[in-house]
Amino acid sequence: MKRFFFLITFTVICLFTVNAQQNLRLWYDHPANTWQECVPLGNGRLGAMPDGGVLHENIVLNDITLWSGGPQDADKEGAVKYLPEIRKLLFEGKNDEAEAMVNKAFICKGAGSGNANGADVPYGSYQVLGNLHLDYNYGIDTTTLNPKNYIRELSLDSAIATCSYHLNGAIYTREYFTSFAGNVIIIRLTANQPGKISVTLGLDRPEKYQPTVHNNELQMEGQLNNGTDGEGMRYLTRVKMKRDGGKLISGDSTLQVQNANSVIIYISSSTSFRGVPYKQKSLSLLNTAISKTYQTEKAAHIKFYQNLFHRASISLNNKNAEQAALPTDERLIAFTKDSSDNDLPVLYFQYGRYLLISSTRPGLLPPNLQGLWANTIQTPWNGDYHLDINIQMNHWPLNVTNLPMLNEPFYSLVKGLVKTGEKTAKVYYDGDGWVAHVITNVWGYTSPGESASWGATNSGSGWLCEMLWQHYLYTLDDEYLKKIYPIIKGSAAFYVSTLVKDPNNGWLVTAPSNSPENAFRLANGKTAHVCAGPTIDNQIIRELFTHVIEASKVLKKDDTFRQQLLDAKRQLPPNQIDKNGRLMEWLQPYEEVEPQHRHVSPLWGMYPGNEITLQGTPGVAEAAKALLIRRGDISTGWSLAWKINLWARLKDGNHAFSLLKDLLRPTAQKGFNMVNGGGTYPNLFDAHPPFQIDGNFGGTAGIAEMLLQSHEGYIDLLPALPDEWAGGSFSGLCARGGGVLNLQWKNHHIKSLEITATAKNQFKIKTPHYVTKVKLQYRNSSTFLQSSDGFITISLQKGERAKMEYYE
Ligand code: FUC
Repeated sequence: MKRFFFLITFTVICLFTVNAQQNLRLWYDHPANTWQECVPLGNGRLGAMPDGGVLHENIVLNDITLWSGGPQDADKEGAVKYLPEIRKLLFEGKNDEAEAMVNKAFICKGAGSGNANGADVPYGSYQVLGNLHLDYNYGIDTTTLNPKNYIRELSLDSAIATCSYHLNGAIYTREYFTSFAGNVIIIRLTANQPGKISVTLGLDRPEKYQPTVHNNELQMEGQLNNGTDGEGMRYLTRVKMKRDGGKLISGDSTLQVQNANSVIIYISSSTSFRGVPYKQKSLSLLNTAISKTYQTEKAAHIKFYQNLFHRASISLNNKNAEQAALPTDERLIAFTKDSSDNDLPVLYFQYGRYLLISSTRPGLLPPNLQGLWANTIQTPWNGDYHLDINIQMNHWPLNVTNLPMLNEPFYSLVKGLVKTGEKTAKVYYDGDGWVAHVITNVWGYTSPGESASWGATNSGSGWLCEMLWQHYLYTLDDEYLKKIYPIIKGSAAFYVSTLVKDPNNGWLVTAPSNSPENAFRLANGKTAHVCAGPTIDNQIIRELFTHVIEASKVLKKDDTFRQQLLDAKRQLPPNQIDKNGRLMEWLQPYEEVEPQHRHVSPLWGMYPGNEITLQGTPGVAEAAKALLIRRGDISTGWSLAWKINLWARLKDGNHAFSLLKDLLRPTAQKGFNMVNGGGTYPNLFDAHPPFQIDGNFGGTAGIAEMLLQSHEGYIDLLPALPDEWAGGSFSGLCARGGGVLNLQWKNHHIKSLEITATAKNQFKIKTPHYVTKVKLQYRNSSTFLQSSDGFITISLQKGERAKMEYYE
């Protein structure tokens, strides 16, 4: 009987696992017609997006380091001379005149980002690596080509894409992955009948490439423009094949295989970024991969990936099996009418984690505006790192969804800005420490942008440092704290040395700055962007000072500097509420030019910041809510995602879910017309539009924020659960303080919780009102806990685990 029970349980678990894995896939019943229909593959360095064409296939290739441009000095010498006059004009309310002066004397030197078209100026652009073309030959008249049972798929569980179809009596199958283990791209072409694989391979890109064939190896080489003498980054891409049967014909710039039983294609590529010996590197990676069996390489890839991916999962009950079974593009459309397909938010959540794992790897770069996927030479906004929301949002899911090891590239990028940022701080503000404004690239750019309307914001570096600190809060890793301390201290040193007293109110403010990227009306009827002490700056700087003060205490250093920060912090402007009861965006009650502006900057203090909470600051939270309502819901992709997180912080699960539905709105229905505002492409990429990956990451973080919050010194479980998600479970979501949580709930009520400590700590957990007692299993004993003041508290050693059952 026992055995029988075990068998049943085992079968149920297996079925559940298989089911969960089957659901974690994107799939389509036709080849991709547009790039935004192709599924993305990436190993944190190389990316590939195959379109799955039956006759002609195009695979867009990427390398996250492939940038035009180069290091430059864009600081405008002498800018600091104008600072007193700019500030005077601002304090006199002559913001339009101040803005004109900033445009003249206080922006960057040179072309800056080239108006977001920087491919051929020193700023540079992230660029597509190239296209691998595969022309298939089936030995039949192609005008009557009629493939059946076509399926194109991406498994999020294994990070492998496949494509298969029946044609002319044979079944063809392709398998693609960007190997995490081998650091090359691998494609296998097979058929269920011998001799059926005939294909011609070619490589190109829109410019700066030379294809050749040497020793049966197809190569593409080139050098990008650095915007000065043309001698920019170099790259080399190599394609080689392993064949079973058939024959290989090498052309001048193509490789052709005829009548093989199967073919494995290896694509190895490298750039000269950071002085890498790219020719040797691409060769050794290629040779190593080819020397292994396909199965060995594939198994190592899956193992590497799953070690990260399997660290967190969620499951939501009340599934809509019929809708969930639809091809992903049709499923998105169906969701707009019936949002009971709870597996779609689950898929979207895991897709964000998949994209994060796939677009960054320790030792390299963080995900850029498009992760690592780009299909043009001039990527929108240069595919760079924007510091006024975008790079930060890219990392919002990192800690809470249990991918802390992916923080390193972000940390390194920020660290890499310190040196150039110190010079920028001196040239513009005669300030201590370091500063970065609104944009940066892989070349360490820290100067203001080329236009005052957006480029004068100077709290970008403060926000980056806040992200570094948040990672510490999740891990409590003192070694990491020691590493980030000089960086965050340097940022605080910049602000404390450059804040200036606003004579209108006596507060210490940033000046000049912007509230990204909104404009306001002045009494003289003119509009301006440049201001002193926008709300977002005050909030960021307040939290930064608080955290540097805390860090200096943990590390027991810098008493004098700490005191300086404490003094300055007291003089920062508090959050202001206007006569309409709304949180103010600027210190003056300006009318916004665009009340529905996509940036919700003054709400920074509510999310990702923590100073505005319903419980801690109810009045300001109400005013924040009023502003959020005025901004409205519909906006660009990342703006929708930000608002999911904000409504989650306001503990309004239904509103957060409504925004999630907006975010999931199909923007191109099978290549049809685009609708206004952000949403989701058929391959589930976020549409700003155009494609911008931040919305994916912000959406994933938002779903996590609906299920778990930990920013008020305690763990709040299911803080913003929408009606649709009445039952479910999650595992591996993380709380600040080093808690990894597994939770189950039914009918909106928590049933059980498991917490594992990754750091020694005392965990304070909010107990819902419907719970009478909690049974705690821990250290081999079980006890009943009474909640005191609505909380239970439990102390755990590092690595210890406790289980709790909730009774009503
Ligand atoms: C900021 C935003 C834009 C866009 C760009 C990449 O400038 O205001 O909406 O996301 O970054």
